[in-house]
Amino acid sequence: MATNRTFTMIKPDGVENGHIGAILEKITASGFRIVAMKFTQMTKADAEAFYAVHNERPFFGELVEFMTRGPIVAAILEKENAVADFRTLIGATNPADAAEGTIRALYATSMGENAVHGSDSDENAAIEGAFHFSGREMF
Ligand code: RTP
Ligand code: MG
Repeated sequence: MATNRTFTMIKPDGVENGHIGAILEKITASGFRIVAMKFTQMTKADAEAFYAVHNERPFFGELVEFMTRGPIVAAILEKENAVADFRTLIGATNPADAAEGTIRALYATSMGENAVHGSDSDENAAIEGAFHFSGREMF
């Protein structure tokens, strides 16, 4: 299987609740190599652009409010089958449905405040990584 990349964020709730270290430990212990990483905060314009695919959804305003209320950890990760394997590692969007031991089962508090983001395709991983990082910040 090909080595490829995915993009993740530890969302504001994960940071506020003190889970940065535990989440990064789980990610690296699962075989993901960190290609890029930063501690940053999204502006309203950033979050609206990043989640533009959801802009017609009823939860869009709440999502933008949530994603901008505090800092996030953004990272690009590399592994064989990175996108699919990372989605497995984080678990279902709603923590009530997330498999035992997944990051969302352990650290998410609700459907909206679910601790981590994971890209849903190779194409979106590239777009989302480039949204947060320049070429000089990728290793
Ligand atoms: P993500 O993009 O953040 O990795 O999450 P996902 O693929 O599992 O879920 P997606 O459908 O892409 O939704 C993006 C984020 O919007 C929030 N959400 N809230 N209140 C709600 O019904 C609702 N539904 C989605 C979550 O923060 C979700 O991760
Ligand atoms: Mg998504």
